[in-house]
Amino acid sequence: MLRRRGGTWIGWPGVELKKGERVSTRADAYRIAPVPLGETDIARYYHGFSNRTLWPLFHSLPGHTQFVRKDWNVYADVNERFAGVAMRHARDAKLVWIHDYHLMLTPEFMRRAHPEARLAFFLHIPFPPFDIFRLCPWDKELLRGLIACDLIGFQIENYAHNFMDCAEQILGARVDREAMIIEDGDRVARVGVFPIGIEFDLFQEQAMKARRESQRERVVLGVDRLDYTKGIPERIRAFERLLELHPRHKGNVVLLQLAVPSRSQVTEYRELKSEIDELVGQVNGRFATSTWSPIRYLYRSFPQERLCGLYRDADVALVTPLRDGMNLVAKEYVACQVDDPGVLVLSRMAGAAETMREALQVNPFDLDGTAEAIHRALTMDEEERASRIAAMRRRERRDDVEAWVEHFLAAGNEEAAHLDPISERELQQWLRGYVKSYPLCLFLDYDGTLTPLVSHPSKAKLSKEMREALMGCSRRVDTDVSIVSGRALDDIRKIVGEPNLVYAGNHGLEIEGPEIARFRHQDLVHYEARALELFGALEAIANEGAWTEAKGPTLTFHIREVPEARQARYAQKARALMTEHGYQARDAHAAVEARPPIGWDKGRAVLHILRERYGPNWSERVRVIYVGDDQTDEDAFRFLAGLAMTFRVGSADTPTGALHRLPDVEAVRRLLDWVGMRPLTEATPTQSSL
Ligand code: GDG
Repeated sequence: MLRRRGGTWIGWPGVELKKGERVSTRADAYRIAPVPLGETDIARYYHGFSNRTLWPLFHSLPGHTQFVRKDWNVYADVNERFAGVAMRHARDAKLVWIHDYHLMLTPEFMRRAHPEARLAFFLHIPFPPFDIFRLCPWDKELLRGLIACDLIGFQIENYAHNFMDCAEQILGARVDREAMIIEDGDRVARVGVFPIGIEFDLFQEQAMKARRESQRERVVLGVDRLDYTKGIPERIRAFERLLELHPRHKGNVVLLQLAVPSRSQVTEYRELKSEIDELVGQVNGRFATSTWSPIRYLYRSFPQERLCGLYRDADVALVTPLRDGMNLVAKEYVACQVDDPGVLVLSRMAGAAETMREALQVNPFDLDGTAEAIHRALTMDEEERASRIAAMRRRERRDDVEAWVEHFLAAGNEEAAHLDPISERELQQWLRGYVKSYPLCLFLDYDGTLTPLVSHPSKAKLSKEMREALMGCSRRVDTDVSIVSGRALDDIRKIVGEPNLVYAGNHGLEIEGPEIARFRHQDLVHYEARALELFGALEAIANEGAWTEAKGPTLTFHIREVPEARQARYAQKARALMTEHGYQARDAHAAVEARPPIGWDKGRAVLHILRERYGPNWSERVRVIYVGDDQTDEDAFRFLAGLAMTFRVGSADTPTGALHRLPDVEAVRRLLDWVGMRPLTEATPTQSSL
């Protein structure tokens, strides 16, 4: 593809480089950017997380899967390095096409550093169903890694749907299955189905040229990397069963099994090799005569031209993986049927089965069924063989690998996808089951949640529509509204300006509202003098538009106006000063917050309000919704896990503990409208005990 179109190939050279050794990066029409890997990387990233965790899990074989945190850490680290090299070499690329399960986090690293990049991903292996995928302790991270792309491609529809199910159920993302679009906060990704093809003409040509080898018996051919997903032992047993059920094939048919050595550093692969050796010995021992052995087993690789000759001359191809993303061997066999047409026996667990319907499809776990299919293939008349092969050849010639590339790149270059704003029906689906007919208690952050983020806090005013939506909720007798903000209590009360709400200022250190005793955390007295000192110290470093907001016991150091390249330095200095003065530093949107380290945060504040207002059995009386956009809201999400419906608004650059994400302030308004307009509940929050 790159030879024809130009571009940059970014990849691990496939070998460990010795000190001072370099990879040749010269290629005719394209550039090469190597990502070198060390010994630990190869062990933990490649043989470890890629091939001991993702490979078996994604092939729905959890029994073979290991979850090792150190492997995961190295996987993330190597993915970040790939992103770094990609950004250095392909900063101006029109499209970066990322391949396969080894690089599922790379898009996320690239997106964070390069929000405008156009990223597309293709997964060559299956994507497993929700119930299997969620076994992975890093399920969220892997999904988020991919959703950083503009386009995520799969081999067949089934895998694409599995992926959308997981995004919806594990991340709480919005999914439009018809349009095949996923929205997770402010990220929107298109999902597509792109069944991979082969270089059809090349295989056909090689089959025509390949030398003929004399073969006395009829041949049933298997060609695989030696891998437990390929079902080689099951295939040998099915062949044995054929000889039991149909003895007429004894002496006349052989199973020629080629197994290419693969991943032999992984124990499972070594064990599989011994298992196959033993099995071949058993079956041959049982049936062989002085002139015939039923199984010819070759553990090595062959030049492609020779392979094409073997494909051409095989009467039957036995492609029976237990699970396979696509399987190219099935397609290559078909391309090589240039004279007497053979028969393809194909596992229904291979992606290829979705399109190659004319093959004899089998369940590889069903030995009798597979044996009968081989028998049928060996006894099929020429007319039927020719019809089946012709139909598959037509399709594979048309949908060859070049067509696949075209199709994928065209989709990758399409305009960015978007979903319609969240509808009442979707909100209903998310909330109805939870809210039922309970009274509701709403907790809302202010900046970035009820108003868009602006250059200066004083400019963050509620829009008319948002105020109406808010009042539509707070006017209801069955709904209480609390505003939970990092602003000082007086400031937040004044800027919202509605008397009947509960206000929690300073991340909940100060609380006030109807039917609730005014609260001020008892330890704050110790921080009054210190806050003044810290204020002085922060002001002393506040240049280039940086400034300090004094909020009584807490402070915020704002850096939104500082030139972007220097923001990190300012943040770092501010964090150091805060720590020095005995404060806890927390990153916020273009700001660093200084908070007294007294174990109090928005999560505890919310719990305090709930207990104060509704008593210790509050969860029997009200349902709780919390909406926030900030890192400090994560404390509330963590506290409320399992106790409330939580929403994180805005950028998906950081992970969240919230159940769902909302893209922007407008989506929050729609949510408030839904709450405001839902049917009235009979009880008020304080009376009810449902
Ligand atoms: C992954 C997915 C998906 C085999 N023996 C020899 C040899 N081969 C070649 C075959 C074929 C390739 O290896 C195997 O491809 P598969 O598709 O069967 O399987 P994976 O390697 O697991 O590939 C798979 C694929 O990605 C593409 O998206 O179809 O589902 O698992 O091309 O011809 N080639 C030579 N000598 C051999 O002895 N030259």
